[in-house]
This record gives sequence, C-alpha cells and structure tokens, in this order.
Amino acid sequence: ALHPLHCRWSWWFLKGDRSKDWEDCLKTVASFDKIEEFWSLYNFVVPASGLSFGSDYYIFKEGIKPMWEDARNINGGRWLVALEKSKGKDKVDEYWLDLLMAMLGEQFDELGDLISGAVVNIRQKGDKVALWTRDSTQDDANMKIGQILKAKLGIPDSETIRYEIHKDSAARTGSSVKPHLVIPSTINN
Ligand code: M7G
Repeated sequence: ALHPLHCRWSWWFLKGDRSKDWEDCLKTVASFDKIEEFWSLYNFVVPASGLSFGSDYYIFKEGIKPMWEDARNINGGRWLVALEKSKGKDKVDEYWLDLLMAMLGEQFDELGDLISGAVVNIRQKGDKVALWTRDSTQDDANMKIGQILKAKLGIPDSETIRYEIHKDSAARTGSSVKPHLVIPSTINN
C-alpha cells in the first residue's frame, strides 16, 4: 500500500527570466499526496543545485499559490535560511531535502496547520531555503517552528535564521528586509 501524506501538495518551478512578469515564470509541475509519489517526482526533477541562477522550487499545500498575494500568505512570512557560498554547492540539496522531510513528515506537530510551503532559491549571491507560515503575528508559534526547522536542518546554534514578513518583502526597496524574528535572538546572547 502507498503511504499517504497528511495533505495534498503541489510542486512548482520558477525559471528566472527578467523579460517576463514574475508570476508568468511560475509553473506547476505536479501534485502528490503519497510519499512514494513525492519520491518519484524528487528523483525525476533536476536537483536544486543543478538549476540555473534565478530559478526556484516551491512545494506548497495544494490550493495555496506560492506567492505573497495568495489569501493564505498575505498575512504571513517566512523563515529564511541563507546559505553561505563557502558551504559548497551540495549543501543546498541537503537543506532542501531536510526541509521537505520535516514538512511532509509533519515534524512541526500541531503547528503544521500554520505552514504554507517550502521554497528553495538558487542565486548567484547565495542560495536560500525558506519555510512559509501563514500568520506573521503568531510569534510564539513561529518561534517554535523556527527552532524545529533549525534543529531538523542541523544548523549550528551560532548561525542566525530570520523570520521576514511577506508584506515587508513586497514593499522592499533596498536589498534587505528587517527581520521580525531572529534565532538565536540577540537579547539572549
Ligand atoms: P526573490 O526571488 O524572493 O528573491 O524575489 P531574490 O531577490 O533573491 O531573487 C525577487 C523578485 O521576484 C521580487 O523582487 C519580486 O519582484 C518577485 N517576487 C518574488 N516573490 C516571492 C514574489 C511574490 O510572491 N509575488 C510577486 N508579485 N512577486 C514576487
């Protein structure tokens, strides 16, 4: 028998192309609700590290578009893990798979309902993985999600991950967004 996941997910691919609107670059690859279907997809597609710069993968709960404007993201934000280029090219594949295993395997317990999906961005300036949550006002819940994420990815305590509010990202004019939450929080250090 196939092993059911807790819900149905969609895999999206964005091939960066500055000559088109961002949303027009975003395509659904397939949807799945069994772990075996996930593996056939995962084994079929190019690994994240093999994508061209400017490309992204998104795995979101079916029905939620992987964009700030979706009703289930508009009040949300993301835990962002920025990878130093010094970590090497394979590290992004490791983080991405660890993130997917945690998310699809319901490792966030009762907080899973707050999660919208996971993202990997392949960028010349440094790759990123992120976990999107739907309510940026739930600081305690988002902090717990961030702590679990950090543990599942095996990110050293000394390395910082930041929670950014999507509305801040959408309104961004400079190069970076002021984080709403940070782990480890600077007050504890
Ligand atoms: P990015 O891909 O998140 O990060 O955003 P990057 O700066 O490392 O490439 C790049 C650009 O893509 C943004 O400035 C937006 O123009 C566009 N973009 C990204 N996202 C996630 C969205 C979104 O959810 N909605 C819209 N409308 N544009 C987006």
